Amino acid sequence: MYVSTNPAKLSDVVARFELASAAQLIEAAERATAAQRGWASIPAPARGRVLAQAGRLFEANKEALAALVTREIGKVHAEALGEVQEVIDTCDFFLGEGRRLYGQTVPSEMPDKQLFTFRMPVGPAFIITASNFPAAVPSWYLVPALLTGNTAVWKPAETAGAVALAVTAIFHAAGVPKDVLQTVIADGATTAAALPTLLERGLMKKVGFTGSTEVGRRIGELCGRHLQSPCLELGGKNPMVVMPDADVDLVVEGALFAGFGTAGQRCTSLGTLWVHRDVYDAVKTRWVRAVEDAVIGDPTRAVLYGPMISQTYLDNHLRHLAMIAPHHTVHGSTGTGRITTANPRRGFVGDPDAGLFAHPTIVEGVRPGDALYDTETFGPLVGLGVFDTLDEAIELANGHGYGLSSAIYTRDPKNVWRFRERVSAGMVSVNNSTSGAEAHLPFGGNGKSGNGSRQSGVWVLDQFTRWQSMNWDYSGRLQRAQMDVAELPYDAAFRL
Ligand code: UN1
Repeated sequence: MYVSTNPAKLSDVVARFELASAAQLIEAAERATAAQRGWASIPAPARGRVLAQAGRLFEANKEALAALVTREIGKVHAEALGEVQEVIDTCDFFLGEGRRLYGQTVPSEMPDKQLFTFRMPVGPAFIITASNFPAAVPSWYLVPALLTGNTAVWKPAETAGAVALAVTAIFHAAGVPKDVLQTVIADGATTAAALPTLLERGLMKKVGFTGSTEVGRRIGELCGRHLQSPCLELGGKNPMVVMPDADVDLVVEGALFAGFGTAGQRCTSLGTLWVHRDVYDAVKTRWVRAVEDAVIGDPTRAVLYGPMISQTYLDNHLRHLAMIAPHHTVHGSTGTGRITTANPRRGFVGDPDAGLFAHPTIVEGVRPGDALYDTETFGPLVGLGVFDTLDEAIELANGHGYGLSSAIYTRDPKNVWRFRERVSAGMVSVNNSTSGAEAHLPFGGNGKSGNGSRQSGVWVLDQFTRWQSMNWDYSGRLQRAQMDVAELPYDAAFRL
């Protein structure tokens, strides 16, 4: 029996549920396989209508679902509402795709012959998601997967199991058949034990995974052996580069939200703030003050961030704090690590001992070679470093090998274009936070951040469909491509 507790108030039990066994995961995959053909044969516009209905139900249940997100994983109320909105936006986008899902007609090189392309569903999809975006990120997979005619088995993080069950109930109420979307809550070890069988037996034909680079690598290896290319959405060490001409107010606001919003528990959270030497002192002083003054605590109140998602996330944060080296200087709070009455945070809202709260920590003096330079910290710990030229800043921004999100603050278009062209990240913000991507632009990373797959918008269609090409010859004879092709005469020696 798994007990899901409120990380802001550990005595509050949100839900209890049995975790599934590997055999149960495999049974769910068998049911998904059996349902695959029937779901794919429903016309795409009709599947689009189901997602339209889902969007409406998410809208009608926005407050209730957001409240559950806050209660189960501690996301602050405003962000939890935003999270549900992201699900609605995704449904809105894909309901219309049901009436498009275009293929092409292509001219043939021969007469009386036509060429066509069709998008085919890849087959049952196995979706494995993390707890930090327990509704929005799953919807990025599930909505397009279902729309394009795939059945899905969803393995959410057990830490966010109650949210996963609520999200699933909404999809089912909207008309998604039970075997078409099955949610199976299992732990990581059980999932890892089931995955080889799911792939070997061809039960799951597409794996979508959002989580750590380390687990993503293992999933990628396994899928590769079965000639599958998974959709991998992995870690980030997202840089924010501040040029001397930047608007400092905007930088401070952006770095506060990017670094410490969601307690730094987004894959798009700010990793290191890199500041040009000319404005370094000004930016540092103001950002440190803003972080010191930020209100932290009860996520149902007006705070910058609430608790860590679970004890595991807090433990990881404490491990990352141990990476602070003697040449670093720490700023941002009245302590580091867990906030308690014995290790208090100035201005804390609520009872710190009741939950898993952590002090915000700025680590000044981060440089290549430091563990903190290339470790994704996934908590309220943000690096601060200095640079002298844009070229150096770009090297610092790329040098750790992650490539998810990035940002530059400047007023000079030359800096913007140079940065955009040379930063290795899949996403670039200009005068804006590294986090908070909109739900209809390609989302994804390069290098250690993923295998190049992209979610969201029309781009994700390539994850859940495969192109089938068809040629139809109605000439009544065998016309051989490249050979039986008419060529019109031309005068090769012609000159003016
Ligand atoms: C994640 O943390 O896995 O861009 C996704 C953002 C959100 C999604 C984050 N829209 O910050």
